[in-house]
This record gives sequence, structure tokens and C-alpha cells, in this order.
Amino acid sequence: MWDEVKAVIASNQSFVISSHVNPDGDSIGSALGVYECLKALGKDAVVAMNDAIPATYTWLDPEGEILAPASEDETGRLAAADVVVIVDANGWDRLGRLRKPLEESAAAKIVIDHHPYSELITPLSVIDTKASSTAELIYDLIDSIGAPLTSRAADALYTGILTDTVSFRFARSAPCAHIVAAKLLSTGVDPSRVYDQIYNRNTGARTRLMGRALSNIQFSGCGRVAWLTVTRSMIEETSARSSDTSGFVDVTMTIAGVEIGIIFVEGKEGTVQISLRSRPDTDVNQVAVALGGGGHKNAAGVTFNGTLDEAVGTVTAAAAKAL
Ligand SMILES: [Mn+2]
Repeated sequence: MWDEVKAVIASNQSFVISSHVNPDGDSIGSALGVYECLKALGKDAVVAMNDAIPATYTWLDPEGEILAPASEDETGRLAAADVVVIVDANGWDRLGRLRKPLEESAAAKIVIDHHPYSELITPLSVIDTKASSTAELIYDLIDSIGAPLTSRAADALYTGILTDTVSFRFARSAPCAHIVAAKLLSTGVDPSRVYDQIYNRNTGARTRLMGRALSNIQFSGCGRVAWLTVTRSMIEETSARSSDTSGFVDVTMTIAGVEIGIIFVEGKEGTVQISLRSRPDTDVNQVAVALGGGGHKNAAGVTFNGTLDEAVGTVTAAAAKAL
């Protein structure tokens, strides 16, 4: 499955690696996995993202090599690369400001992803929706190339698998995710250190904000839908940041009887960031797709244009229909 991708890598020198807006553990881990592999092969590579790297993952980039958020100046220069590699996303609209320069560049385009897709943006697409994470696929690519796996790449790929499976809790975790995780551990990844870096670094502000959000949890559909709301004022009053809400929605799924969990985070300029979670048999991707977002069957997201009340009304109604 990697032959064409390997041929393009072998015959080119400069690469730009990018991923979706609001980068997460899998997008950052996958991008760094590809980056480390290309560097080991003697290639010129740069990772560029639309948004900043969340504090949870900055330990993977101690030298600040990732351009995130990539400035306008940097973005312009990226278009000159031979090859654009997009990981953990398969639609141009997922790239934010980087879309235009990368889509319009003459570079060959490669996509490596595990999200459902409606149309391939490049014939050089390796998309496996059964994979736990894009990181799992990147491990396979590096293995297939026979390139050395650096310790940073191993940490990054383990991070991608760990976070995309929510610590091996998702149905799609089995068994390949465990096999690849085991191979990464055997190269020296310290699982307790990675877990500690990602999950045990919360700030007091984030924890206070989480308390505020959880204390206002709402239910509908006889307790089968649960949702949290985070307003701008809650974020300001707790001195937290919008990005601190990452992971809050997962708490809804720890509640007995809840089939769908949702978080609504009020953004600036009349937008609401929505994340949805569901049990294995319930599909929240269709709810997100119908509203212009997307993701996976059991974890999806969408940006809503409107007020918080409008978002809650629209999305909880759509969620009730998905039950
Ligand atoms: Mn992913």
C-alpha cells in the first residue's frame, strides 16, 4: 500500500508536512513521525500547522521546530516544496490558512489518514478508516521504508495512538493499535512518562473551568444525551484558555446511560466549537457532517455559526434523532 508514496519520497528532496486545524496528539505525533523519518533519510522537511501546539504536546517539540501557527511569511515559502504530506486529515478545508498556498502549490500531494472521506484530494492517498490513529499508519510507513525510528518519532507515534484511542478505550483500539504500541514500547518508549506529560500537566485554571462546566451538565432523552457548555465568561473568570476545554467531553461518557456526550465552547465572533462523543453503536459523525463538520463514528466535531443557545438547541435535537 506504500509503494507509490515511497517512490515519491525517494525521488524528491523538500517536504512540507501539515495537518488539521486545532492540532491534537495524533496530528502532531503523526507529523513528527513523518518529519523524523524524512530527516533520517537526509531530506529537507518542515512541519507547519494552522494553530499553535497545545501545551500538552510541546514536550515533543522542545526546540520549537514546528511552525505553529505558521506565519503568513512562512506559509508563502512552504508552497515551494517538492512534496506536501497531509496527515490525519483528508480535506483541504481542514487545513485552515494553509489550504490556499499548499493546495495551489505545484508540489506532489500525499495524504495519510484514518478519517472517513468523501472524495480523494490526491491519488496518492493512503486512508485506512480501520486504523486506530494516523500514527499507527505512519509507523507502518516508516517500517516499510526501513528508515530508522528515532526515539522522538517513537514518542510522537505512541502519543498519537494513546490519545486517539483515549488511552486504548475506543473500540477501534484492537488489536493493531496494541501491536504497534508494543513495538514502540520495545524501542524504548516509557509509557508512564508519555502519560504523565499528556494527562498529568493540568493547570489549576483548567481544573476550575472543568469544575464549572461539569457542575452545569445537562441531560435530555431520559439521560441518554449529556452536554456541557463553556461560555466566554467562564473561561475569563477562571483565567483559563479555550484550548483548556480539550478532553472535558470525555467525562460525559463515564456516566451510566449516556449514549451521546457533547461539549459546546463559545468562541469569539459568534461561533461555537462543538465536540461529540458516543458509544460504539451510536453514530455522531453523521450529526457533525449534517452541520458541516466531521470526524469519526464515535468522536466528531463541528464549528457552529450562531449563539450558544442556538447551537445547543440545534445539536441536541440532531443528537436525539441519532439515538
Ligand atoms: Mn487521528
